[in-house]
Amino acid sequence: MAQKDDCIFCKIANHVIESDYVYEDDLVCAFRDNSPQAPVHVLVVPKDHYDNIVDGVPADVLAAMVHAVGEVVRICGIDKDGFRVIANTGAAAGQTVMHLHMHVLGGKKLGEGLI
Ligand code: D5M
Repeated sequence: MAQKDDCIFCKIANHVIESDYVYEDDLVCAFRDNSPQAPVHVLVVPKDHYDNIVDGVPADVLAAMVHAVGEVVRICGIDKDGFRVIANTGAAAGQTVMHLHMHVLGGKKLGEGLI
């Protein structure tokens, strides 16, 4: 699996288009959402293209994403107060960018419901 030509998150994750990065390693990067829903709102994305979390994503990539969530919450200072991780999957769940991403949200009291 590699990049997809017309995918904005492929371009950001591979520095074809620059963004406001928080964390990066060989497999993933994390950058600030351009429409933040909380004081801290960061997206963790793989550098290779997968449409969503059930698109045959290798275990090492999934592990790297979860590791990156931990790095992001420490770097952004929300590890102690609580945070939320969301991976909208499919249009019915509100996924608008069809490149796997995890939202990391925190820095305020979050709503108590799941939906
Ligand atoms: O979330 C997609 C998220 O991606 C949404 O919160 C806006 C954000 N987004 C879209 N384009 C950009 C760029 N170029 N930079 C930063 N953030 C971006 P979803 O779960 O698919 O609804």
